[in-house]
Amino acid sequence: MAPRNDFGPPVHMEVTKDLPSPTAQDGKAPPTQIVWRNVVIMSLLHMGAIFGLFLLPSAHPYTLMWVMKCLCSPAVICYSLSALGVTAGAHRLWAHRSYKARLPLRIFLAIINCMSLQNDIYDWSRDHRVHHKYSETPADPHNAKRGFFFAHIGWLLVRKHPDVITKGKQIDLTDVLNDPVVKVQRKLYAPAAVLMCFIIPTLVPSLWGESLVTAFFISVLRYVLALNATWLVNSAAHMWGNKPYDKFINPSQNFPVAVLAMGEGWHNYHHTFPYDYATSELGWKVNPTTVFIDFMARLGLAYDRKKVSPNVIRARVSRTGDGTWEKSAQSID
Ligand code: ST9
Ligand code: ZN
Ligand code: ZN
Repeated sequence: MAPRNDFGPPVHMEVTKDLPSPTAQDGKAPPTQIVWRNVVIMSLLHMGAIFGLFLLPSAHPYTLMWVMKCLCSPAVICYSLSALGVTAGAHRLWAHRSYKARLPLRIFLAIINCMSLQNDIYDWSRDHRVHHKYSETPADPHNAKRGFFFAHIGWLLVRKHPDVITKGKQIDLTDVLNDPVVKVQRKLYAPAAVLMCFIIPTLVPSLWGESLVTAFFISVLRYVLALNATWLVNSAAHMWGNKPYDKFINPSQNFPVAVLAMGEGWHNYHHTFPYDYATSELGWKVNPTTVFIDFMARLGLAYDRKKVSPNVIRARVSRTGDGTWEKSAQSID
């Protein structure tokens, strides 16, 4: 079935239609409270990733194919799977309800989502809905107005601004929590995430004789690279790039981020039309997540893919675009 563009009011409409809250209390921010435990964990992870980088030349080629996304390799296993768990799963399915998925696909997405270790689907979707509704205000968990570092990683190293929690509690998430797959994933999250993110990626390479130390640190490297690719959507894609659809918002079309984040860098389009399952109007161009969802639709596992009609896009481009629409569409060809 072809993607629909006649969608009725989507579940997340309440989340996406509003402009930033006028009640957000700018200027009254409490002092930033650093969470030292997170600073230590993130520092150790990044140091482990650098160590993993040094181990790359001595690693078995199969280990590289298993763990990393090698552009020249047909095997894109751990990086791509974990990324799809976030992009096709937590983001486009659960947070935005931009398409529907049958039970086997939802189970698969919940399992590979554990591999990304980015908080469980419920917490991830809640923060993301708050991000869209209150973008670039104190209630935005990774408010890019607080600078690149805060939007990228800093927000995970400090206590949340009280507005994030108060506004977040007003967001309807019953649709997410009513999904039994989300409930089970939330219950089992800690052990499942450690198993999927570190234990399995470390043990599998021993099948071809890889040392556990090398496999472990290359897994850490994979995790840290995927985290940074994700965070770039919040930092770089909220700062740099053109705005063919809406010049009045900060999210921008960012090609390098789209490459690293499986098609999630088309952020000006995404914030303008958050209910579009493809997060861009460029089809499969630099958007492996859309390719995956379309493939799942072919198998009958995904359906009701919501798509914005070209007429609506054109109207929006001429009303609020920055004038780069034609040029930016051509530059991707
Ligand atoms: C990670 C997530 O990296 C990355 C998400 C990025 C999103 C990107 C989106 C872009 C689009 C998609 C792109 C995908 C690209 C993928 C490409 C892949 C290659 N509303 O949290 P607490 C409540 S995670 C309502 O402790 P603190 C909460 O329920 C990395 N309520 O706040 C709780 O209530 P109760 C690994 C909320 O103390 C209470 O508040 N994970 C909300 O301020 C306290 O909650 C980590 O590093 C809300 N929004 O601590 C973990 N939020 O008491 C990091 C919270 O009743 N997290 N509440 O239960 C933490 O350690 C802490 O959350 C903290 C804040 C220190 C950051
Ligand atoms: Zn954003
Ligand atoms: Zn989104």
